[in-house]
Amino acid sequence: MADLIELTLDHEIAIITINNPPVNALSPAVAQGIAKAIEQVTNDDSIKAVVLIGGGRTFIAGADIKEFGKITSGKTPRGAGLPPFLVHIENGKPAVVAIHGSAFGGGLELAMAAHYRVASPSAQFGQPEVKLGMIPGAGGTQRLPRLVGIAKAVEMCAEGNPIGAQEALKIGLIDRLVEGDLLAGAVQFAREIAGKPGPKTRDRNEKLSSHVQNAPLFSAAREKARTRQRGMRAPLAAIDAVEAATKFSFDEGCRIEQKLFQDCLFSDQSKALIHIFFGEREVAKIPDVPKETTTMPVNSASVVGAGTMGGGIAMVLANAGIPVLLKDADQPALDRGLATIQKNYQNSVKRGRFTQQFVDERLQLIQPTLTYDDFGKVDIVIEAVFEGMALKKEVFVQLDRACRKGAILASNTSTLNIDEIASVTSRPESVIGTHFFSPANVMRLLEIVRGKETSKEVIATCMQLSKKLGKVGVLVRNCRGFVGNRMFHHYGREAVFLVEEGVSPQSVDQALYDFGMALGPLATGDLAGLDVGWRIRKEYRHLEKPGVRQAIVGDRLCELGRYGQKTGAGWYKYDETRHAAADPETNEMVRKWAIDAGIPQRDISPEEMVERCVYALVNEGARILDEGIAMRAADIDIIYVSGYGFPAYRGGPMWYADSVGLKNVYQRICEFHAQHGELWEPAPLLRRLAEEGKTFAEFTSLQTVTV
Ligand code: 3H9
Repeated sequence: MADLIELTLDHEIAIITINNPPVNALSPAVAQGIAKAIEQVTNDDSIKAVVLIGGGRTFIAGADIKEFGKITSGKTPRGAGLPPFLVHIENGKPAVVAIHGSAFGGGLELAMAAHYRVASPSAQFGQPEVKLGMIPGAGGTQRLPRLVGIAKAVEMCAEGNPIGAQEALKIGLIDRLVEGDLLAGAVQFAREIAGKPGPKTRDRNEKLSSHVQNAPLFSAAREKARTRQRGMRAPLAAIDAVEAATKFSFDEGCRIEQKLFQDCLFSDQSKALIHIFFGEREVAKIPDVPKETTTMPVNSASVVGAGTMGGGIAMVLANAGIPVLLKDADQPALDRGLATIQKNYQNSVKRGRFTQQFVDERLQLIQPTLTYDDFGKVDIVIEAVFEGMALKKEVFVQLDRACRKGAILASNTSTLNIDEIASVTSRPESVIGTHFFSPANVMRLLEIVRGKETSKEVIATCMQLSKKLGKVGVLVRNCRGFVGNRMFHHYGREAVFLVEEGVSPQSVDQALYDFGMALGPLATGDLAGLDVGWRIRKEYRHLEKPGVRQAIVGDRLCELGRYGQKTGAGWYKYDETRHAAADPETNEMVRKWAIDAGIPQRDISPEEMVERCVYALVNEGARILDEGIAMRAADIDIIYVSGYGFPAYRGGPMWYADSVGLKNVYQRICEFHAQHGELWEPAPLLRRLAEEGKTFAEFTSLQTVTV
């Protein structure tokens, strides 16, 4: 294995190579290694310039994110960090940084502290720290505006999105593009500048302009951050830090940046976002389905059902370049489905998301059909018909007949028993749940449900497919509603109970929106269609326990044909652009139903509304974890953040409960239990962890997962 840091010579040019796979994270050891190599370069008079380059697939993807947890938990003492080390590079011999892959976070900060930057055409540059709830902490907010100007620096630091090499060259972030051999190009560049004093970014003030001139730009950026990154603190801190570059000297600006960086680093938001970063990667790791598990090629697909979900899934497959047969039972249904797909694609062109050419190519990949005739040729079928066991079974009998052996038979069911569906086929090992979220072409989550007999190859293939489709695949076990909807049932139930107890739907939604949810629970119901839950409730009515409170007003709305957005009325009323407005008539009607049913009416605070809804998620999440339906608390968190609009900066429901303290959550749930009865019985795992002073994050159900 190569040394972490290698120092080699090409005549008068020193080459420092960083070898810290997989992404050359700038760990303390890497920084120390580079500092040592720079010192050697400084002490060797024969060396006239230095090239810094990343070994492997990338330059430096940032500071080592694992280190932050050690610092905030007190395991590692807070040192001076990277800034002094970067000053060392800045004050040293002319340094050229050669970039391929990603120069992110601390990686870009290091590159900007050097005197010159050259890059491969495919390289990416960014300050993504805000996505981890922090800001650049090694001079990035002070050096970036000096190279690219205030507007671009604010955008990059506050939004965290990367830019490509062409743009980086255009705006002055890099000095040259190198086609072909990057190292050779960088050494050539280094020869051209060798021996001459290199420009220091800290001295380049010409792009800063005055604070007064920049004032409108900063206020517009703050306004944008408040709406687009609602509830997040880091984007505003990043803007403050860049603004400091226009008001103070470089060194004073760095001091301000450092203070803001430390505040963000120690914030709950940053801890939550780091949890989400690692959680998104953790979900791909399945103990009994190791990386080496054989996968099957997925080069063609069929979707059964051209409704909202089926059409969306067909688009997702087509967007990934996979040809799709889209089947429905009759021509009008198929025509409606195709028209919706076309409309959705046209909207994407209008919004600039796709080009017309891309859309034309995708539409070519979607072939409508009314029969199963060509299903024998495809690698995977995804069934997306109405949610009803009898219908699903009928479809799977047909699929078993029509599809070749080895093809994957997937169901997009959101609640139904995947083993029961598999039981009507001769190949339950090929049957799996692939639960997409609406709108399927937008939402990132793919809940993958393994049945008792689903083969490991089928699981591994679906996990791999989720990546290809641009989704976060999370594997769960079979139960009613799986992880996401099983928990959501409790969340939605409490939202409706609150309405029945006298709170308007708008107040419930506002409280949860202010907590950070993308949409309130009742508005979410209207969006998904209230009839979906109604149909499920009817399917499972025989399981309801007598004497246990059931929500009444949701069903009543459905009985009146008020299914939500699609019928123009639900909890809200909608105009033709689907704009929601409070409906006093509905509110009054619902209130009357509740009073007639004898439900006591009272004032309820927004805090209690949030606790009722969010702790209902947590309590059921604890059961799910205990039963091994989800492998890890982080899996549940990723499901909620990527599929249900839970604010990432709160880390998902289980992480949020940990941050409130399980003892506090447990106590509150006990109070709700005493007040509202059986539905609030505390989950045994929650009680146990609360009593032991532990967290969900510490708990792992891996040992209890039967493989
Ligand atoms: C920062 O720099 C602060 C500074 O201002 C300094 C302040 C003083 N650290 O994503 P992948 C791991 S903050 C540690 O699957 P890809 C990742 O967990 C940092 N580990 O690959 C995974 O591990 P595993 C700012 C990291 O090709 C493996 O590498 N930088 C780091 O799909 C492969 O990752 C960022 O926020 C890291 N920095 O994507 C960049 N990065 O295999 C974060 C990755 O065990 N990183 N790992 O699961 C990324 O955006 C993507 O990883 C990247 C590669 C695009 C680079």
